[in-house]
Amino acid sequence: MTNLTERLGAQVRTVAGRTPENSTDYEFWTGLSAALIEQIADRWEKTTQAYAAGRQQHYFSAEFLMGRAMLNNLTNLGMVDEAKKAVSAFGKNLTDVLESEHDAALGNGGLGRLAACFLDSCATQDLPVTGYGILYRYGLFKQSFSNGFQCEHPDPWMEEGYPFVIRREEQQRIVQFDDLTVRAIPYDMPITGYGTDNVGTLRLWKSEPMEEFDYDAFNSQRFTDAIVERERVNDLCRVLYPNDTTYEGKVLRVRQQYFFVSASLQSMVDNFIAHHGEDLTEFAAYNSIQLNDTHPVLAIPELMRILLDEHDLSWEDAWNVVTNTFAYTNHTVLAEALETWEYSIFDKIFSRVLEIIKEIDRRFRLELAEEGFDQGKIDYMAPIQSGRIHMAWTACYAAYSINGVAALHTEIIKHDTLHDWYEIWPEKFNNKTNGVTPRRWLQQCNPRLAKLLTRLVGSDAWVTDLDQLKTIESYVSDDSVMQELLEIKHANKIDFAAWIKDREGIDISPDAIFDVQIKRLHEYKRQLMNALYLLDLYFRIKDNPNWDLTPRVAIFGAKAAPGYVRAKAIIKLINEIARLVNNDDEVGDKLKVVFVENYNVSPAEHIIPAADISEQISTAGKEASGTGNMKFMMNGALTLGTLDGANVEIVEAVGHDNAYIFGAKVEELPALRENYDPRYLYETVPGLKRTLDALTDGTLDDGNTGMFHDLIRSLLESPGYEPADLYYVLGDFDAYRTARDQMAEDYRDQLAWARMCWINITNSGRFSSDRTIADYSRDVWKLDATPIS
Ligand code: 7GP
Repeated sequence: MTNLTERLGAQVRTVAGRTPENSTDYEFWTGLSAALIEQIADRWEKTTQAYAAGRQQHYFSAEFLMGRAMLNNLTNLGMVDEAKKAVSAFGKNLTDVLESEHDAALGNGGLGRLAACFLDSCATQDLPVTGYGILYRYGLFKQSFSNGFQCEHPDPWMEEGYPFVIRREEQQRIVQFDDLTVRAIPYDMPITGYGTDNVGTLRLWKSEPMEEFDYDAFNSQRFTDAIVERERVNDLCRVLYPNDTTYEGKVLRVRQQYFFVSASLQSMVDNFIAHHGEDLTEFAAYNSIQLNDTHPVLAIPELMRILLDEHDLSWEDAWNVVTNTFAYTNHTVLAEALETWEYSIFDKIFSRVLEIIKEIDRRFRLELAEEGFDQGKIDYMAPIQSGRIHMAWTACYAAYSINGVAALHTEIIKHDTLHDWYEIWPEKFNNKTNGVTPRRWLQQCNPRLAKLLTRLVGSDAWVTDLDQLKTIESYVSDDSVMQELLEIKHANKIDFAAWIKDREGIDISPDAIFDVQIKRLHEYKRQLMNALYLLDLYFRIKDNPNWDLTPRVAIFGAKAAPGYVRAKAIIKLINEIARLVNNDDEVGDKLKVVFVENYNVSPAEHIIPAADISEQISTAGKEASGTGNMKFMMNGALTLGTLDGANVEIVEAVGHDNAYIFGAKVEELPALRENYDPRYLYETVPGLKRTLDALTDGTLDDGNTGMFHDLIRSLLESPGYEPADLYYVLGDFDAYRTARDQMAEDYRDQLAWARMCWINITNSGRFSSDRTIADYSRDVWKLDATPIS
């Protein structure tokens, strides 16, 4: 191949139709993407063929929160320096070109980003794994603030073209609904791995009308009918549902789910036949499917349908295949997230699938009755109950493996959420603690730290074997290395301050503590508790203007589901606190509050390397795992957190001396709740009354919406159906304040602080998604690495 500069010049001319010198950054991005695809095309094909012939794993997920692709691909292929040179040969700058890329935000939060990290680890480990999802035309909404209120805008992320997905016209499938027939066209995204020739695949399906246009309708003057039909099909993949716990637009949502699992299964079955013949009873020997929560659970009855109706298997044979094919991951214990669908929806759009679910339900009831279970229990556990279909229950019955995403979470699903299933089938249950890819979340987003780690380890082996960092833990007592670590953090903070200035127009000092909470806005994640701390801190500063406190910058990033009124109130509250604090000269640099608009994968890559404190403050028992906590740790931020989700394992890894843990534990909460009186705390915890009163006494302004009154009510009054302060915000407030104040004090001793950061970085090995994927691969998927060279 000719050199990259020449190829890039040609590609840019092709996409821009003018000389590179006069082309935009975005045209350069497009041209560079095309050059990259050219580079990997042959090995991608080779990998696909190698995987197709052996045992494969299929990751079904309604969400893949991929973020940007270019830097990741360049890094994996070892082409960053070459790309820099090629771009600068035309007077451009690679950073600007990279920044012009849109985020592929085809996910809401943790669950979708986990899927993306997993694909990266599978590719890096040469594992025959393919992801399957939906090519949403609009990803997660874009967020802006108007007078501090969240506004949502569409995100047409690929409208200008997106070279990293390739349309595979010839591999289309037909998906049949009772009232609609659509074509499913696969768009394949190459997934490069680090230091390997293998290139994996993410297959995203797009729905299209059977005929591009109904000419008969058109010709008979029914032009609008023709358009309406077309739009009904396009609607299917139009938008990602912007809610990570509950779902609206039910029929459309169910259609999306069925659409992508049906198309995916069809292509898997066809591949099986092409390689292994017509005897589908062997299907599970070559294929296993991981269900990323319940969104793809319709794959269970759909595979039954394909085996029964299209390949004439007996029920017993088909069920045997199905129960050896599916594994199910649970990602949350929040009751509102356990999907159930009205019977009538299924009846309307795929009655045959419903018939199969009814038969699964009948057999389930029979099986349990024969084993002597009482009727009450059977009714509760059955896939169909009072006119609704329980997706999680169906998954638990059919799957050969059921896992939670952190040790504590798996214990909770075993003994609480899914305990009836655990009692019957304990052997199905296992834990797979989440992880994050160290390529994107350390090597790429924090090049300064990556360089230091490479120098000390003696090679970049840590990039694919993060446990190697343990070997350099002992530099913790080397003051010059600790000094270097501090300088790296400081340089990252300067970069971040410039980024924030550019984006939000606010000045922050890199000498302040950067204290960060970035995640979806949810009451259980308790951004409200963080906000109350800041308000209380503000009053403490006002009380004592000469207070010599370590300057702080509190940084937030969060989207609220558009219909989640209280979450939106919390956003408005934080923005109000920012307005109050940032405009008070008496406060000055002592405290700044920054809410980063439109938080997404790319902003996270700027924020995390600059963070000092990682806020992981969910009510114990509510956060299944968390993955942001791991990214912060890897980048040398200290966890301020509750014993929840994977925080528990982070503390286990670094020791209590190197994390700040506070608040009620899961096992303590039931007893604490018995006599819980938030109003008493409001009256007695120093500072709490004036802080809460500030929400409604005119200090802060909710634009006459009554939102802030509602927040106060949610903390102090019970609406009847749930206790007051369900998430124990006031209960943990004082302990939180003490821990956070202590951190700020401890920050003054910079060397001691650096040592704690170092222990976190060098003990983050087990939170690499490479470890998680190795565990899935060995224990659940039974896969062999399949390197193509
Ligand atoms: C999230 C969990 O809230 C988070 O704790 C976990 O780290 C992440 O999954 C990955 O396992 N859940 C979701 O994002 C979600 O949408 C509803 O859950 C099904």
